[in-house]
Amino acid sequence: MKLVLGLGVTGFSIARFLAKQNIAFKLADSRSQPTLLSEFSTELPGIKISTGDWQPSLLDDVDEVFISPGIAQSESIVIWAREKNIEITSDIELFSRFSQAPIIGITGSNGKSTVTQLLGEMARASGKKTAIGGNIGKPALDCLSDDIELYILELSSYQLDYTKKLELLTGVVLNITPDHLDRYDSFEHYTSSKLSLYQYCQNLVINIDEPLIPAKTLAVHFGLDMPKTDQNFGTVTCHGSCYFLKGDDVLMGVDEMQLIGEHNVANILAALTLGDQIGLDMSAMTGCVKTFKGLEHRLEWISQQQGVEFYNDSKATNALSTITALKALISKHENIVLIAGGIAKEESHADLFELINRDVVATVLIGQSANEFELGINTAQTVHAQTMQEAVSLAKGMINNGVILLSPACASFDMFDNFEHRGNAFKQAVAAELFN
Ligand code: UMA
Ligand code: ADP
Repeated sequence: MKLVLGLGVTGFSIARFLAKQNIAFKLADSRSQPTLLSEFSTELPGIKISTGDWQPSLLDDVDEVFISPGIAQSESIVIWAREKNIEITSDIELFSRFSQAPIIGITGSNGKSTVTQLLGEMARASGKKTAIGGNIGKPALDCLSDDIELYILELSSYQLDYTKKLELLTGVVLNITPDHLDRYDSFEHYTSSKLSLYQYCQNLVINIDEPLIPAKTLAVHFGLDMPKTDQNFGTVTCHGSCYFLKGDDVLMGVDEMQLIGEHNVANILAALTLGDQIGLDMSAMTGCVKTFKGLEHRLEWISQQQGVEFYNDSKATNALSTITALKALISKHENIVLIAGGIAKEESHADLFELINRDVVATVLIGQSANEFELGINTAQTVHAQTMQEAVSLAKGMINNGVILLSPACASFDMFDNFEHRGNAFKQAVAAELFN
């Protein structure tokens, strides 16, 4: 008997898959009323579902546990299963056991979804039937299909932690900065979780600008500087213009990309390097870079109202991603009002506060971290808002031209269901301002 832990989208994908394979299983969730409970009962009638505090008896007759990534290794059910030597497996490992097509794995602290989506578009433009999934939102098992020729998976450290076997054609760790430190004893532990991706890769792509990622001789490298060999990717600035390069070959101008910011230059280099390594068509890839507008909620341009531009960067859930968004906009705009706050991660905010204090004209603070953030922020105006609508209204009253940026540097769960909900609330508030 298998035990599936977690009644979220991952648990659903595992349950559906096991049911299709006629493998006996039961389900459990430590919440008493998981949101998807009724969907599970309707779609999987006759399957035993236990909810509420984990009980040791859940493991009776169980030979393997399939676990959702949100369930921490410190949870008692995980500890009991390990004590009983019961195998604990991620949905990603289960997916890999059944996948018939090559898989590319993408992890890192920031940029995973952008690179996963862009590479997916490049592969499709090169004529490959491609599925993208994993941490980006669609569980890997929901992507399994006989006609798929290439899988591109965004992998979180949580998923990697419960994975012992995985076959990747190639993969990349984009960057490593502190994140999710509530789930790890130390930053070193989080780093090794991210780097574990490379042990599953037949071919490797390495970001040479990221000091925590060890350079490997058999890898193809990318970085913001001039590439040192023909296979590597980078950029060069010549007569004031910057170009993407493979070795000495100029691929396209950096100003031809739709995305903004140096971080996106790195993301594009990562996608080009992975795509080239698996033989995608270079002109199809550069064509995608020229049209790719990025994903919703990632430095997403919303609208312009009377000289003020609105950007939604709700996906920025840690300090570095907000620093990155600010840096991308500071070079182009003098007046920036930042809306930030929520549930702060266990990380240093010193660099973020320094940048805000130097380059942001006003700040609107929301959520649980508002008081803590206010201690570090001393922009000309720093105000608090209780709702997103109030935050946008206050921000709008602070400038006549420039940018209003939602980039919270925090998780959203104190005020919203998730980052999408928060970003949509921002967009609705911006639209409502138009009529005020
Ligand atoms: N649960 C328990 N006990 C616990 C924790 C959770 O029973 O101690 C239950 C919850 O009650 C809930 C279920 O587990 O019913 C939720 O499972 P989950 O948290 O693993 O979430 P899923 O809905 O399965 O979504 C997961 C990823 N979520 C997390 O890793 C937290 C999604 O990434 C991913 O898109 C999806 O699988 C498909 O692969 C989200 C995320 O926030 C976007 N990821 C983190 C990030 O990007 O920073 C890692
Ligand atoms: P992830 O899937 O890793 O969370 P996303 O592509 O969804 O990454 O981007 C999340 C946020 O991280 C964006 O709001 C953006 O500001 C920031 N970001 C994106 N790429 C990078 C990068 N390469 N380095 C640093 N920050 C980045």
